Amino acid sequence: MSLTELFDASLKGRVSRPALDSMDASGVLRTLTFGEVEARANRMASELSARGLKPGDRLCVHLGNCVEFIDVYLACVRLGVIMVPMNILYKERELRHIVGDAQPLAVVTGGVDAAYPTGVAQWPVRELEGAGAARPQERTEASLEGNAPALIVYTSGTTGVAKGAVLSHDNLAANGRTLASAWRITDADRYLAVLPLFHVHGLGNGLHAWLFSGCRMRLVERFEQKTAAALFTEFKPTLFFGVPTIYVRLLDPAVISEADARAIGQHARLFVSGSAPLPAHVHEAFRQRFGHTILERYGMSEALMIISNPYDGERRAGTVGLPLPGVTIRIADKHDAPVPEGEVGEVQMQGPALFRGYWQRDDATAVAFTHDGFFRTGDVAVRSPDGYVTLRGRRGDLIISGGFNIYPREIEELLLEDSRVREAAVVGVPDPVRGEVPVAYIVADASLDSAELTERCQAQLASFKTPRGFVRVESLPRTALGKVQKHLLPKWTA
Ligand code: MLC
Repeated sequence: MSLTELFDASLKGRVSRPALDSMDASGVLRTLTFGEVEARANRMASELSARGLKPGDRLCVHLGNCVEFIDVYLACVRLGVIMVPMNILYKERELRHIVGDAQPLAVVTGGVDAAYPTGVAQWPVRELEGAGAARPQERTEASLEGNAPALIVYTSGTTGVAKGAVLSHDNLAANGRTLASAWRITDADRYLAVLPLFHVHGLGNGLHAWLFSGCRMRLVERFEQKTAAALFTEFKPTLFFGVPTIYVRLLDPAVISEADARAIGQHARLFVSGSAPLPAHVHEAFRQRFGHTILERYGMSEALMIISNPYDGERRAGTVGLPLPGVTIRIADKHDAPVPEGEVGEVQMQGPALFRGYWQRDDATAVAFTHDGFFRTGDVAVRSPDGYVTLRGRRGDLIISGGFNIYPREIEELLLEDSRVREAAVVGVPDPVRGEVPVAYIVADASLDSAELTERCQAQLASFKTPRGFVRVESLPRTALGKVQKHLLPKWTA
């Protein structure tokens, strides 16, 4: 079944209900009903179709959170066009790779500065809106099977080259329905959406939970500490999805006072955390201050949500909980055989939201799956006798900062492009707010200073990837085979 059919089913009877609150360009808060959301999607679909988009075509979208992002997504879903969301913080170097790989018909932009690879059309979203508004109110839609691709989400691998995880209508439908049911999301909820819509946490979970439940959503451009208190006290959300960095910020008394925290907790029903490990002390501090036990869950772009603490049962701090309904997991050794209970191994899984592969990368897809069809998450975990899963680390090199994934190899490659840098190794170091931040160890000419390297990274990479520090070393510790032993690098001190 296509997502359109599912969205239609949930829309029925809710056409005039408030659906979406957001700030317009002039800073005025406006509310759209589900009927208006639907009408906007229809107009956008008819405009995109008039511009030649057909089922299976890709459309890259480089927008921050805004209502137009939703219009474009719903229009793509309707037309069978595959949307390729791109992180708004990405710079030309990162965008060039995605556009080159996905081969979209065009990139939808906010209409500002970003430089895209030449040869691809840029469609400023305001032009699409303007042209769409002039179109007759009619519905354009393709007849689609559930296995039709809906999204390509780029996620880097240890190679440093981002691969596109292809998610189908069925994958997104399964994930949305599972979450709505597991987390008891209904149309009585008020969901505060602060997470970026270009990643699966905000899009696959947030947006779909909203559409499947028919609840009311307040969409903000991004989470900012200075506006957080006002946002929570005005909108009174019952439902909130965040990354650990956001929960750390909400606990700051300068961001939300104790009285406000108590009042926010009284209106709220559920706080969910994911995309990075939630420290147990944050879990406990939040419970004391807001009176809510955060529900931590675990997922990935390739598989959407995999494991979640229970809504009703014990939400155990430091664990990600139990497999979601329909998901099978095993904790496996390096031969893909289940480890004995209580031992550490890789999380491997199967489930209805699991993708079928990477965009035009059969080689990478083959490596990602075991011979019996389980997906190798690359995350290492242990399972308790009562089934709770605790993540113990990652097999790869991945750094997670503020919930954004960073692949050291990508930064190392950029640094090595400067001929004065002879060797480079990037590692994640602990950070109390962002979880981890990248730090670079380099073997380089004395003439090269860190400011120059920082500037180079800032110009070419998303802000969160710029190393917090550069440490000069005489040589990198390596194995006899030449592999860098990152764990032997000298300890970093800020
Ligand atoms: C940061 N910036 C953003 C932004 N986040 N701009 C637009 N949209 C966003 N979402 C910009 C800031 O404006 C600033 O720009 C620069 O980035 C650095 O900002 P910052 O203030 O240092 O950022 P900070 O406040 O620390 O942001 C923290 C954060 C953000 C937690 C709000 O990192 C964030 O939104 N993280 C969520 C990531 C996420 O959704 N991950 C899910 C991946 S899916 P300037 O110009 O002022 O420097 C996944 C699977 C799963 O992992 O299971 O969920």
